[in-house]
Formats: sequence, C-alpha cells, structure tokens
Amino acid sequence: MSQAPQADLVIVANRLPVDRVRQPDGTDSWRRSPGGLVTALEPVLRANDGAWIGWPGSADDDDFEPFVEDGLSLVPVSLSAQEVEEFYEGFSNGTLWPLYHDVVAKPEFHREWWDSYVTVNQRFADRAAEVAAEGATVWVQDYQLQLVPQMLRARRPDLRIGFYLHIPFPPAELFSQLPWRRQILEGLLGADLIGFQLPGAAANFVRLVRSRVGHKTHRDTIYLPDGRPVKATAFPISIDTAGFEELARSEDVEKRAAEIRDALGNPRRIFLGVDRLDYTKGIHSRLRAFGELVRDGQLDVEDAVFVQVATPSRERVEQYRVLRDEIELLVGRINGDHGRIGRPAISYMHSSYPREEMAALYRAADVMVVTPFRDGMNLVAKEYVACRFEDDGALVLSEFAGAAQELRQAWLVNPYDIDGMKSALLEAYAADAKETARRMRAMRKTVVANDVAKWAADFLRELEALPDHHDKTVRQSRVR
Ligand code: GDG
Repeated sequence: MSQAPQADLVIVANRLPVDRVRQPDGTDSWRRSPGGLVTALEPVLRANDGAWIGWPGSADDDDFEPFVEDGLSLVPVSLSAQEVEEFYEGFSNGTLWPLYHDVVAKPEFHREWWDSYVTVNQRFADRAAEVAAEGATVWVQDYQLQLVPQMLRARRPDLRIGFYLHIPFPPAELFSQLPWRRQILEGLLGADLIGFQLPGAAANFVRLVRSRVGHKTHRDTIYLPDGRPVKATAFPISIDTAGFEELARSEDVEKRAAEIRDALGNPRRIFLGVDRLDYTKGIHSRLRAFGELVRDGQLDVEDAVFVQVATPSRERVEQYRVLRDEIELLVGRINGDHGRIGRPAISYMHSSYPREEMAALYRAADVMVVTPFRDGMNLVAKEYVACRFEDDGALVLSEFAGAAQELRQAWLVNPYDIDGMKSALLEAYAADAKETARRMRAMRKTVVANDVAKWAADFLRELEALPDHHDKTVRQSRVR
C-alpha cells in the first residue's frame, strides 16, 4: 500500500466524486461527476488538505493508489464483482433502500448480503483510519456506510466523526424488521454527530436507540455507557442555488429552453418530471393522473404536454427493470390512446443529460411535477425553484418529500391519491401569474437563503463545536 495522504478533513462516501473515462488510446482519465455534494465540499476540502475516500464505480478494478485530480486528493476503495452484487446492489439497494423508504417495495433480507456489507464497510473504515491525520475530522456519507463510524472509532478514538444520512430514517415499526437492526444502530453510534434530512428522522433514530439498545437519551442527545454523547439532529440538504441560477440565466440555456418549447409545438403549458428511474419517485402514478386528465378531456394534447426524463438507475436490479417496463407500457398506452400526429401526450426520455440541458428543461417547464412516495429531500424540486428567477412556474410537490417541509408554498399532494393529484395538476395548469409569483417568490427566498454550502458549513461547525470526549482538553478546531 502506498503512502496515503494525511488529511485533516476526510470525506468517506460510497462513490468517488469522479468517473473514469477510457480514452481512445486505451489510457484512462478522470472526469468530475457533477453533484451538489462535491460542489459544497470542494472549498472546505481544499482549505483543509482534505481527502475523499470512495469507490471508483466499476467492479474488479485493481487496487488503485491514491491520486490527486484537479487539486483534490482522492483515495479509491475497490470492490469485487461479487461485492458490487452483494454489498451495493444487494444489501444497500435491495435491503436498506426499500426498508428506509417506507417499504414501498419489499426489502429482501439475505445473510450473504449482510456479510458483504460488513466486509466492505470495514474496508472503507480501514482506509479512513490510514488517511486521517491525528485528531482529524472524518465525515461519513449515507446508507451504504452505516457501520463505518463504529469501525473507525475502534481503530482511531482520536478522530472526530460525523455521519450524514441522505435518505429517510424509518419509524421503529419498519426499521425493526431488519435482522441486523442492532448492529446498524451501534454502527452509527460510533459517530459524534449524526445528521438527518428531517427532525422526524432524527427522532425515529433516538427513539430506536433508547428502546433497542437501551442507552439514555435526552432530546437530540444519546449518552453512551462510557459517557460519550452522540448528537442526532436534522440538517436539510440543499443545492448550489447561485450556480443553478447563473446557469439558468445564461444565453445558451435560454436559447435551448426556447428550442425545447418549439420542438414541443409551443403548447400553452409544459409539465415536467425529472427523476432517477426509481420506484420511490412515484413516476407511474403521476403519469397515470396526467393520462386520465387527457382521457377525460380536462386537458388537451394541443395545450399541454408532459415531458418525463427518467434517468437510468440501478439497471441490474430486477425491481428496477420491472418498473421501467411498467412505466414504458403506461407511456405507450397513453400516447397510443390520446396522442395525435406530432402531439404525443407524454414526451418520455430514458436518458441522462448534461447540467445545461437540465437547466433548459427547468426553464422551459411551466409546471414541475415531483411526486415521490417517500424521498429524503428531493433536489430536483429545489433546482427548479433556483432556475425560476422571474418568479414564474408552478411546483407540484409530494408531501412525502423532505423538501415539502421547506417549500410550503408548492401545490402539495399525496401521491397515493390519484384524484387529489389530478386536481392539483389542473390547479397548477390554470393558476394565474399573480398566484404562481406569490408562491414562487416565497420558495425562492428559502432556497436562496439555504444552499448546500450553508448545509455543509452548519454540519461541520456543529461537529467541531461538540466537546471532545477522547482528549478532555478543549479541542482546537482543525477544520477551517
Ligand atoms: C438522494 C436522496 C436527496 C438527475 N438526472 C440527471 C441529473 N440528475 C440530478 C438532479 C439532482 C440529482 O440528480 C437527483 O437528486 P434527488 O434529490 O432528486 O434524488 P436522489 O438521486 O434519489 O438523491 C434524495 C439526495 O440524495 C441528496 O441528499 O435529496 O432524497 O434520495 O441534482 O438534477 N443531473 C444531470 N443529468 C441527468 O440526467 N446532470
């Protein structure tokens, strides 16, 4: 193993913030994968000699050495093909993902998947233990790595450890199905600070720790038997608001938005959905609601079109393949029954696009439709708001998305209630400019004031401010 960098701030996430691109000459290079998390953390990483530990994204890669890409110190962790199947597609996406999203799909419990989850979490923890400087801050991200905090603390009690869960944390009644529930709770308790999207998720966790592990708790703090406190609090994540707005204001994006409207035949209203193709996102139900409005003559394909972008996701997992077939069957049926030549009711794309194209779609859309059955936050809703700098555009938003707690002025819907969704879609379609502007202005205030840089700064500040249990002296903050 080569000399790993010694970093004062270490991010540990399932994926590295770069994708490998194979050049025509057979060599590899790295391309930054766009994402809010990287944008938010990049300045802090640079200011703190930070390092990012993660999987490069393909199986059976040789054990890469740490490398520096565009000034960021990256430390790869490799996974075998079997681990990709058991740890990533299996336990992470076939067990935890559905369980944590209100069991909207049935979670599978397999002991081999769990064993692989333990092995891979240990590998990430070992890598973090090698990379972190004395007294460093380590921030572990998301549901794939819930055992890392405890494993890391066992090797490096000098570290300050934070954990952030990007997806919901379920109520005790659901979480308790998990055969390894106690190990997961104890894994997380290795952290000093555990961040959740919403206060309700933090409360679910604290309650579970009290009842299942038996630790004392007071409000958002858990007291371990050795006296070490663990804080569990909400830090709602956000987006690079200014970055999105700047992109939306650019001439190229404005031009492209006009082209998109033209290509769609300049209908009175464009509805838009943008989601990873995932069963939590409620894509099928929203298209059904729209299809019924067209069927019943409440919307006409000359006046309204629904653009649905479904980004390919987890395509090797069976449930995702079935979902794709169901959605595509429905789209075909609606278009077949109600479309006219050059006027499909739904314009459907199973594809991913550059950020500029996303911004142009947000600019082109009059009604953004975000209807997950359960979602930790949902950044798409916030991105739409960030791009509507003229205070126009309507947002229809599921009350089960974390974002609904901040974006109260959206047309809030229950995605299980098709008739309710139909009414909301019609209201948003018909809303006058004054009403949409009133709502959008309020939502924009929220998204401008709470961006992803603030989210990261709030979390790290709180983590740094906690009293040091290991070294009882007052700790000098190391993260700048
Ligand atoms: C998880 C939680 C939580 C999508 N298609 C394309 C593309 N995207 C971008 C969107 C947005 C992001 O991907 C998706 O974020 P979401 O928040 O909507 O959903 P998840 O992927 O499920 O994210 C979620 C989030 O973590 C953060 O904590 O909010 O609740 O489930 O930024 O714009 N971007 C580009 N091309 C695409 O085709 N460039």
